[in-house]
Amino acid sequence: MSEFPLNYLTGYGSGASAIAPLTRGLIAVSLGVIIIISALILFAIFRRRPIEQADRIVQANTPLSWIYAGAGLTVAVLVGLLVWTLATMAAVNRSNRAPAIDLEVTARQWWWEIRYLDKDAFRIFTTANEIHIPVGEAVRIRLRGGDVIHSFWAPALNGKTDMIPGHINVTWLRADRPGVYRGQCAEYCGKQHAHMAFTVVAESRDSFDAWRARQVKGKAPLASEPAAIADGRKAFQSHCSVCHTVRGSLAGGAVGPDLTHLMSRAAIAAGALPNTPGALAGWIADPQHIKPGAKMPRLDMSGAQLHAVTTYLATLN
Ligand code: HEC
Ligand SMILES: [Cu+2]
Repeated sequence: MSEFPLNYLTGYGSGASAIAPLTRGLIAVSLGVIIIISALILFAIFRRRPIEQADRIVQANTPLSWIYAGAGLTVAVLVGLLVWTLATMAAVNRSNRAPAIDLEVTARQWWWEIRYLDKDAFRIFTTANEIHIPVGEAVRIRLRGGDVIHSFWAPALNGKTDMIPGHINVTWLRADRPGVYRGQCAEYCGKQHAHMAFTVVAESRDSFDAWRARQVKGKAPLASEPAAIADGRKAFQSHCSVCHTVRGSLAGGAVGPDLTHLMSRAAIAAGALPNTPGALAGWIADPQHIKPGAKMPRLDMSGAQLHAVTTYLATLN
């Protein structure tokens, strides 16, 4: 689904462009250390001499120069890596640009609530699990923890930042090329931590603006609503609206994801399933089967009600 699945060896923007070379450098140094140490151990094993001779060597007070050289080299390499790491941290934290977009992302067990902030209150909207950004522009994200500690990580774009209840951390995203970048919660947060993914869709300014203009809109009441959709809307109203919002309808719950534009998203349940009619029906019929422990209960609905609800959801585009 994503073109850049959790790729942390190559950076495609913001902090990751600085972090990726450091990651590769640390891996190279670690491999070098393993190779040198292994070679020295093998050398020592195969150069074993008879005991009496070894005794004599110790007594002969071997020069300490090998030890000085080894310790000196190690210290030099470690200091070099420290300087490199500090420089990278400074580069990651430097945000000398005004943000083109301000977001607020709240992590919840086990999905992501995404709010697009705006000076104009009518342009603020909420969505879930799929972040859209214009390519090449700096996006500032206020990170909030909704229940327990989570961590926001889109490795091809930036390093991890913790999301702590009662405290706001800030991170930045900038994608240098268009694509779908995968993100993942990087702090163990309970049973479905592994099923807590998100995507960052980096697209041209024009398609981003078009996407945003659609998302801002609520669901306009249909002029003439077919009976099947009306049934579904009513079933949704009675079974789902305590937890879910569909802007422009009576449903205003805030426990689960905003479903106003559900059909615009490629995945559901924080990346656990693709957003296809079959997967969607399966999720609504038994979310606990797909994400055991998820905060959406299995609801007691007849087959006809389930069918009506999915018919209604299909209109949320
Ligand atoms: C008790 C609260 C609650 C009720 C009632 C509830 N849901 Fe949910 N729903 C949630 C939560 C929480 C999630 C997020 C689950 C996750 O991803 O871990 C969710 C996720 C979803 C998603 C996936 C959305 C996305 O973008 O990932 C859909 C679709 C959905 N619910 C539909 C429904 C429908 C339809 C009903 C009624 C038949 C319903 N829900 C009833 C809490 C609820
Ligand atoms: Cu989490």
